[in-house]
Amino acid sequence: MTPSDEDIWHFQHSGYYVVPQTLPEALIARLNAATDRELAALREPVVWEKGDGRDSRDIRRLSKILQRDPVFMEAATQPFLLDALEIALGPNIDLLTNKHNHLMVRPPQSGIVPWHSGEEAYEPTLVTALIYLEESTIENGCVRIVPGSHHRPFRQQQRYPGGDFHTHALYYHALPVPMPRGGILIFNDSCFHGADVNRSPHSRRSMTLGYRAHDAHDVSKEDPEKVLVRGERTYTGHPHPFPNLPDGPLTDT
Ligand SMILES: O=C(O)CCC(=O)C(=O)O
Repeated sequence: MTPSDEDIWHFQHSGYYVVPQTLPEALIARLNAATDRELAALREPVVWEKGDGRDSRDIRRLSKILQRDPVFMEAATQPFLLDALEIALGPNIDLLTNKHNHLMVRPPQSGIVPWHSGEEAYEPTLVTALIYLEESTIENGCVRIVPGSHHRPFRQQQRYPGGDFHTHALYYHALPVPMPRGGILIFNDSCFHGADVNRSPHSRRSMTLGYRAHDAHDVSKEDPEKVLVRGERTYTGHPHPFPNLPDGPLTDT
């Protein structure tokens, strides 16, 4: 479903958008099967939950998820996801392998994700996509987003310590965003967000991916950490020497 003008307005104003379509069930099953294999193998790099436990139930996050199994890239490049990303990033889209690129496993009792903004508000737009392999609810600690916080007109600490998660002002500014299994949430990565404790008896798995416009001036055209997933490698700077036309120089706009 192509995003409507209202969807675009909502994303630009609030900073997030719940994609209406969900992943096909067969793909969700393959994503979970690949995740089970990675967890059973205790394959690094991983981030552990707090504490000394070091078995598969203690894995909080599988890092470098795109390098682990092609099924994760298949999810990251679903056409309906890329259609939604065009809202914010235009037609030429890079998927980053050196930002996010992980799968939050969030086992039972998994601790909070402290309030943070992935990017500064003045930075070029980076869009985060959370792709849900399992349903995300208030009980299992769904992500909470502060709508509109990507518009803040002041510098603010980018990452807060976790200790006062439930008493921090951002807790009262944020909206919980429950998501269905197979759902995709995209948001401007400079929005403040965090996630609560998983108080359910099950894991709450989601992939976290970062996308940027390939057109941006600071993007290196052949950066091995970026995978062009839609469109083309455009150049929007001023070439030097500046080309002349037979009937005079181009206007320098
Ligand atoms: O869903 C979560 O637990 C947190 C997602 C998030 O903020 C991240 O992966 O950076």
